Amino acid sequence: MKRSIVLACMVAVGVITVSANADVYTFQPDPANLDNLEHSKYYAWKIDFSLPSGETIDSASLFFDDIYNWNDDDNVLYVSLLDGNWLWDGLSTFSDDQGGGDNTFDFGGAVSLVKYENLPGGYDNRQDITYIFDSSEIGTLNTYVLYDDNFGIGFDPDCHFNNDGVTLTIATVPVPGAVLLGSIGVSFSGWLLRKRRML
Ligand SMILES: [Ca+2]
Ligand SMILES: [Ca+2]
Ligand SMILES: [Ca+2]
Ligand SMILES: [Ca+2]
Repeated sequence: MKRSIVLACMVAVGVITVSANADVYTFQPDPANLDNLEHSKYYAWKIDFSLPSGETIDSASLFFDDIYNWNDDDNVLYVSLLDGNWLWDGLSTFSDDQGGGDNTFDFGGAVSLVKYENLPGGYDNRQDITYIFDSSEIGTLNTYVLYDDNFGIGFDPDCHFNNDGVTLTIATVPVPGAVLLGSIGVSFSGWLLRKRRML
């Protein structure tokens, strides 16, 4: 009975350690505003990232600072997650003549993150937008990073979006199973030590 209480305490401590141990990384493309996301272009942004040993990506978000369409026309902004394995380093730009739907699907492993439709036009209507990756997208991101230490974000503006910069934020935490096993291991060896002393 006592042993199970000790074990439960150790596990609880392990879980608290997970949230306290999150490491946060931020990335910006160069230029940070992707040349104001020109409508006749689409973009691939490759990010090199090595997961620290025993850690996993727990959350990710993409922030657009003061973004607005250049006029009041209908518009769409596609954003996707890319594998990254054969992308050029940094930011690459391609032409789509403002057509073709989401051209970021030309790149390997593209997974649609979000499609913004009809963002308001004009500087007075600028806004800060944060896209938060869902759990499935976090899983894909971990897979892409684990494979070869890189991934990418694709942007296809099918209009022209002025903005003050894009920032990607990633948080990593110790792999939950590893922490739990570690806690159980510490707890078990403590119990073994106590038992030996008693013998
Ligand atoms: Ca802002
Ligand atoms: Ca397009
Ligand atoms: Ca990759
Ligand atoms: Ca485009």
